[in-house]
Formats: sequence, C-alpha cells, structure tokens
Amino acid sequence: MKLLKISHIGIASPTLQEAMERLERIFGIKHEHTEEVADQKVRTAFYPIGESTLEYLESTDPESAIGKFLEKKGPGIHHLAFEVDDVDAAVRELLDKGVQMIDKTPRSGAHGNRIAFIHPKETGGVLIEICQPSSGH
Ligand code: CMX
Repeated sequence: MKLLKISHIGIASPTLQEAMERLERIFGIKHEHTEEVADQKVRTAFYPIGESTLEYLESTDPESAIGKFLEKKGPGIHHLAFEVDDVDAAVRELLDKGVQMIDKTPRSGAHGNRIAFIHPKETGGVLIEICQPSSGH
C-alpha cells in the first residue's frame, strides 16, 4: 500500500456553528462544503488547507462515534485520514498482516469517498482512516 498524503484531519466539535465562527474569527476562512454522513451519524464541514483538509465533525446522535468521543474526551482531534489509490487492496493488506480493523470492508464517507478505519489500539492511540477519493475529488 502506498500512502499518498494526509487526506484530512478529523476534529470533533460540539457544534459545527461554533467551529465555523472560530475559524472565521481567528483565520478568516470559510468552509468549502458541508455534508451529513448518515451512516456515521455526523455532519461535517470541510476546510481545504494546502494539500490537506480539516474536517470538522458534529454528532447527530449521542451514541455515535463522535457523540461518545465528545462525551469522554471533549472537543479535539479525532482521527487522521491517509489517502490511498486502492482502499480495497489496502484493507486486504492490513487484514493479511493481522491488523485490527474497525471496518473489514470499506464503506462510504463524505464526498463519496470510500473509507475504512483501523482500531486506535493498533496505532498507538490514534484513530486512522484509510480513504480513497471518489473520482470527482
Ligand atoms: N482516537 C483515539 N482513541 C480512541 C478514539 C479516537 N478517536 N475513540 C475511542 N478511542 C479509544 C478509547 O479511548 C478507548 O481506549 P481505552 O480502552 O484505552 O480506554 C478505546 O478506543 C475503545 O473506546 P470505547 O469507548 O470502548 O469504544 P467506542 O465505542 O467509543 O468506539 C471506536 C471507539 C474507535 C471503535 C469507534 O469510535 C469507531 O468505530 N470509530 C470509527 C468510526 C468513526 O470514528 N466515525 C466518525 C468519523 C466519520 C467520518 O469521518 O466520516
């Protein structure tokens, strides 16, 4: 598997509104795109920065991954996402190596990307997403 770049950094926020206000006030930047990812029970706002992107995440359900993270740890960096050109092959490779995957097959994420998460226990306490952009991104 070849890691192409850090696709995005996921940041959990109690509300997107407060994150948007803060980013505009401090850095003068506005989000490029918002999207609800029903499968993950999140609403997202994207801020492209150079080669990468900040992905702000607001939970739509307290029992979701982001809802539980905010409850236990509070706002902050939630995950790193590495871009690959073939997420199916990457997941197969990781499973063959015995890596504990949260997703044993890729699923749909924001922007129509195909994504799979590695369990943070495998990666020194950092939740890592492997993602393959849809052809439009
Ligand atoms: N980063 C690092 N560690 C994390 C973590 C995170 N984001 N979320 C949970 N953990 C740690 C917990 O601290 C806990 O560690 P300890 O056992 O040492 O206490 C361990 O993982 C298990 O946590 P848990 O509370 O028992 O389990 P959860 O039910 O909260 O599930 C996880 C944790 C990672 C399996 C779950 O959040 C998950 O499946 N995540 C993948 C999907 C996801 O995060 N979706 C949101 C983003 C969607 C998007 O970007 O579109």
